Amino acid sequence: MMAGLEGFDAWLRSHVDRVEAALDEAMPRPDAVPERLHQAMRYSVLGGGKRVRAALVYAAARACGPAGDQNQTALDQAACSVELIHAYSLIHDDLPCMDDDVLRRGKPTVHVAFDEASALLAGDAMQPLAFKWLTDMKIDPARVVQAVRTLAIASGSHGMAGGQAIDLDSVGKTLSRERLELMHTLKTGALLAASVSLGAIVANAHAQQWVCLNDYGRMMGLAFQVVDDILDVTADSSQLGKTPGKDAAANKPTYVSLLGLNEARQLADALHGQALSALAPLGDDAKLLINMADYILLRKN
Ligand code: GRG
Repeated sequence: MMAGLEGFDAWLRSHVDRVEAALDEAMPRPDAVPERLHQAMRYSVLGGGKRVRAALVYAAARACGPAGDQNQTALDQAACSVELIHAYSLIHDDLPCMDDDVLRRGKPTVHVAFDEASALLAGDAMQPLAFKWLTDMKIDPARVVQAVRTLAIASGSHGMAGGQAIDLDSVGKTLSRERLELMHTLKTGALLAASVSLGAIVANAHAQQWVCLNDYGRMMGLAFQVVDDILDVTADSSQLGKTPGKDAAANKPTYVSLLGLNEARQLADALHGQALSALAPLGDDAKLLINMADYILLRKN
């Protein structure tokens, strides 16, 4: 069931602004040596993106109890960390040796706006910076370690980078449904699920909350990519901010190429439904996560 999105729109806008301000503050200054590297890093991470991962951090924390009981600075640090890893992955994904894209978030990709070496280095520098920010969190050190471990697994070869490797290897091939699910679960789902986990770690989720949030994160992580596959063939290019039809043109297997548009839509609906069922024990505390699930399902870009 879809929840009303009215109050949620304002919440989302305010949290997009919140993470944007926190990122602006935390990123190295553009005039700090080496200037060009820092400018490329800031160009990539600031002023764009839906901030879905950051919003999931905040919404998952809220699902563990009233926001006033939580360490708000640590939440910002976790939200910034996951957005920084995401931005690094986009820089590398756009490079000529990967997807070779010239447009991202409605502006030239980092290797186009700067140069290839700067883009590679910016991504390289952003990755460790994200982990450094997690270690700055003033919460129980055992939970800091858990957060670092969660983000490390989600972004490495058993997560995002591993999914990208399967993706690169799959061009021109027909993947089985299991293999396609594995690819998407790793490439996109892992970081989205980690965003939910990071919110839960900072908010010190108890065992039942943890189980619900893990299930939700897994379902919505995959649903996000199914919707992405659908948008790749249906979205208006002026809204998308990136090259549409790219995956289809590159002969990459997607949920749409495997199942067709209708069945892909049904799958996205089914994953959304399972994600909401997982949240049921959390009651009203999960309202923002329910709204996030609706937003992910209904998004136009
Ligand atoms: C280790 C070389 C190396 C690379 C890292 C590149 C890479 C591994 C992984 C790529 C992962 C990737 C780019 C997945 C695509 C995920 C995806 C759907 C991106 C778009 O996310 P949105 O829609 O983007 O949230 P915005 O711009 O809104 O933040």
